[in-house]
Amino acid sequence: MAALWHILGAGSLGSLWAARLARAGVPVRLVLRNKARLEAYQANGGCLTLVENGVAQPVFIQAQTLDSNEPIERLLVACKAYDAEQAVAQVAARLHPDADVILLQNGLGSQDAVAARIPHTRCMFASSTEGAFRESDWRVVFAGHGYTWLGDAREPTPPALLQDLHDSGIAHEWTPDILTRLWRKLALNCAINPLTVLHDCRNGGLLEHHCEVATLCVELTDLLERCGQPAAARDLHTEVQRVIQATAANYSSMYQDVANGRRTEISYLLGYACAAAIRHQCAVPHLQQLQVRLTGHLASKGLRTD
Ligand code: NAD
Ligand code: KPL
Repeated sequence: MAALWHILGAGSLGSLWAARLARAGVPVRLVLRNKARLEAYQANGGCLTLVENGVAQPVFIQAQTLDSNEPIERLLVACKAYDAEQAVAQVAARLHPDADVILLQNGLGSQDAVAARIPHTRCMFASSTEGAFRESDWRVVFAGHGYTWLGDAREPTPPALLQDLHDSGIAHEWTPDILTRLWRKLALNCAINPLTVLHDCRNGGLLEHHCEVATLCVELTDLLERCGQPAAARDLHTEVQRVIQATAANYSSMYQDVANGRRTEISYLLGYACAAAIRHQCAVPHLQQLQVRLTGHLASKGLRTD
């Protein structure tokens, strides 16, 4: 009998994972915030719709609330970074002693906070380049094929659950260097996303601000090295330029959050980088100035700055 997956956070990525696992025959439960969300899901027929390559497919998945008493063996945490710790705390008592937890959050900081809440449970970190968005409630569009790297900095043995990802066609790779991946992505996000918000432009618009981007990359490279992440620092500026070119027509995720009046994950990206710089006594004046400008901009829009 295959082990059951619980998906905490039935948003864009959580729904994308849940739908692919369920349609491959893996047993899945959605863990919803409260009775009202569960009723709304049931009123929708108890199914998610996955839109892939323009084709919409309904996928029937059982759901429950946080306070169900069903034990959890495999947990995918697919909340935003700022919600992950509290969400996991709400299901901590349900975790089986040998449970595996995957943390799918962007940035850094939330993973350690979650792991500290459940010190006896194996927590794996993930970094994904897949893209998904919710077209409406319970309907998710698989917008960008990519890859998900998973790893456990404390225990390099791959977990058995990878077989379910393989069977579900979830493109993934187990890596012993997940922290390198997460730091590298954080650095890319710090060099690109805030500037797209402040200059009100697509990623390609940063080609007109290449000096500003280059200056940030010098500081980020120094910071990564000081934080013991030399592999994440290697050729960072070249990679940032490559990503800007390759995604020139796109709006960054932070740009989209701000444009839609949503809270950003700033504390887990630029905020995390600036805090790490203080801890390591690493001078990053332009990153700090960027944080001041960005928080000022968010405040002026009535958005949270944490
Ligand atoms: P989302 O906002 O679409 O989904 C998060 C879901 O978590 C929401 O449905 C929310 O209601 C739910 N949630 C929050 N707290 C909860 C709680 N206590 N109990 C139950 N549910 C709760 O977010 P997303 O876009 O799927 O992003 C999730 C993470 O993945 C983020 O860190 C994001 O940066 C990262 N990521 C997203 C994408 C993408 O394309 N969407 C790509 C790469 C990385
Ligand atoms: O990950 C990104 C994002 O928009 O969050 C990219 C495309 C790398 C830009 O930083």
